[in-house]
Amino acid sequence: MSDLILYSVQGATAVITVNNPPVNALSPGVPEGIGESLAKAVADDAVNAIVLIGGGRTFIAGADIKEFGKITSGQRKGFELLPLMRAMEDSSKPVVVAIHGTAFGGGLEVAMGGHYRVASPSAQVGQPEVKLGIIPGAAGTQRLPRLAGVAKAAEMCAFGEPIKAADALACGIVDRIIEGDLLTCAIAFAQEIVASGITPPKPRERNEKLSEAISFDALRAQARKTKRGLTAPLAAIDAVEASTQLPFDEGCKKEREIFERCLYSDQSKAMIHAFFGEREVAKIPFLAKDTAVAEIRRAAVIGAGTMGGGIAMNYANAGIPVIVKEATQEALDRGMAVIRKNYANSVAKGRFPQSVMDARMALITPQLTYDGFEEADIITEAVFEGMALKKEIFTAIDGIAKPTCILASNTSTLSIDEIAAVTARPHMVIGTHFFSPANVMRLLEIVRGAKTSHEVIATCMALAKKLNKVGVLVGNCRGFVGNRMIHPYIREATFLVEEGASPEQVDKVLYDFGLAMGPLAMGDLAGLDVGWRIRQEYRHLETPGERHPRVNDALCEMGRYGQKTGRGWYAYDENRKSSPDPEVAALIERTSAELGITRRVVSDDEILDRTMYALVNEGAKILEEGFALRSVDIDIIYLTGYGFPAHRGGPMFYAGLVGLKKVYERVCEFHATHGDQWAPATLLKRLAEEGKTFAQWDKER
Ligand code: 3H9
Repeated sequence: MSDLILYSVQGATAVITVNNPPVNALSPGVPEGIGESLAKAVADDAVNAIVLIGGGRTFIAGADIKEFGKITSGQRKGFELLPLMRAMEDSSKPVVVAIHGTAFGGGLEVAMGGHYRVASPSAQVGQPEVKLGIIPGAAGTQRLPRLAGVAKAAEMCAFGEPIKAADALACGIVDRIIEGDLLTCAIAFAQEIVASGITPPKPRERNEKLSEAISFDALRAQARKTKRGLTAPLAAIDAVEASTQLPFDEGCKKEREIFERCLYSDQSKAMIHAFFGEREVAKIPFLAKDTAVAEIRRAAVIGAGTMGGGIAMNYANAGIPVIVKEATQEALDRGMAVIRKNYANSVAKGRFPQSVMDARMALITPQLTYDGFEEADIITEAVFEGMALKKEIFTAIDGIAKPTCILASNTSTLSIDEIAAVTARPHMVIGTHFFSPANVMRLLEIVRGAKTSHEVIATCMALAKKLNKVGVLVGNCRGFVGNRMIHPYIREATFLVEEGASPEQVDKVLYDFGLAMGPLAMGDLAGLDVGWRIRQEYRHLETPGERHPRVNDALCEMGRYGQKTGRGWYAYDENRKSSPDPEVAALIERTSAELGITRRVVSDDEILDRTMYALVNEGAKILEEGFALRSVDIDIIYLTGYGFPAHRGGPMFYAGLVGLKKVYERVCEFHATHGDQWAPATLLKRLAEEGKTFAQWDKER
């Protein structure tokens, strides 16, 4: 037997321990090893009960997700777990599964093959497969309704959220919570069963909860609304419904068919790419493993506006005391009021109790001076986007901060090197670009300047994790990665409007594609004046004769800055509900005429291709210039910071699904029609010619 499974006999109980760190995934050899150990225990006359447990920090966290790609690419056959669970159920000796950490996906499915389950108080169980674009594929949709009831099972399989041990006990997934040592108590539990003489129940035969009344249609409606565009939640509901209509074995067959369909879907490939991508971005190839990471014990933030306030909340949420400095009492009071309101909303929604809010507020010190800045381990500047002001602030804090203090800027476009140059410590200067709202969005772009030290990079990557963010390291180019790419995306969206599309049409195409909102609605949310100011700052860099969007500037000239002024691309009512505005339609028509453009019917396909491929082409240029480490980094930036749908895998992965050859040809068409702004990236051209994807390029480097 391999080392993946350990077998021992304690008294009369056989103990089977899964030993596949870090999360005891069901990698090749694990199910086989459990099966062999089970057979050994059943055959051993000195054994009267069996305990299955996970070694290390968790029970089985699921199937080995790395294997799915091998199955869909034909490198290996699919795996079959059903015989293992059947053997567990059919064992003449009681099988008790002891759960700690997370019994997720295939892990919970294996656990449900046991006659009984006991769990540590902190354990969690769940069927999160839908988050990978698949459904449970080892009878989870058939056994879970039999243990937990149909409604609970349908909800768990459709939405993928885990439940805690106490909830699992209440609904019947778990039979006992163990407060003491899990293994000792699981063995004692198994011996209690033996002593009682009870015939252990087989979960697959426990049909009493299957008649529970539930509206599958209502659940489908909820899934369509809250999981827009995703196929797996609906597929999971179909499979759970089958448990109420078919005998167990037939239900398993149905589940298998649906599972296979999902596994081979583009959605699943994209979501698995996103799962591993989120973990991949934390790995910085050029950082040595022993790079020193400084502890951040105290922080300071300059600016209590939307960004500064949100950043301060992040520090407080992580238990780090933070000073917030503003220039005027009025701005400081306004900023603190917003922070308080945000926390109060969370308390009202039951996310955490008032005591947590009070503790977090107590960690935030509002002030007008630099007092206490000398003790900070990191100072984050989050003021207005203007180079002169940033330089003034960095000069000031360089004179106050201790030598080991990291000086971070939250700039979204300005050069970190130019900012660092005004200090005597450019190696300590870095960009930490939070996304609005900073207390909600998971992305943190960590911008490395030419002189930023490895220790500062490693510390900021670790800090991102501590702040519960996904930190992605990027290079110092204009707009860094996310905003550099958003620029041509918005440009094309605006051009399309000037050429004949309506703002509603453009936004609807991208919303239907799966984005949280279309590009123009996003502009209204972020504030159109932000881009307007940036365009003014960089006007001197524009190539003479090059076409630039006009309508967005014209909107700003009319004071239409977006939601904050109640008017932007759309008109907003007091509840921020948008509606088309005839004034905007007239402005667009007027602008098209002024530009000499004859308005035409623009197809939805053109809208999607021009906006998406603008992102992809710019992303490819960023890669060839080395401002992102890998294409997956770009994908994760878009998935966690720009509302890009997980089931598309990010812009670079999406391009791979379309086929880079097709994307390249379309980019060439746009180049011929619209000019040099569409010059194809060399990398895109090369990969298209070689028949490769960006994901393959990542692996080959
Ligand atoms: C399934 O079970 C289908 C079934 O129905 C059967 C069908 C036949 N496989 O997240 P972490 C790696 S589908 C392979 O940083 P944490 C992860 O990549 C599966 N690898 O730790 C990382 O590697 P690295 C259903 C996995 O403590 C390392 O482990 N299950 C898997 O923050 C540590 O991970 C799920 O969807 C896996 N299943 O969180 C659970 N899981 O160090 C997915 C993790 O090289 N996993 N890795 O970057 C999770 O939700 C979290 O990893 C978990 C631990 C909560 C378990």
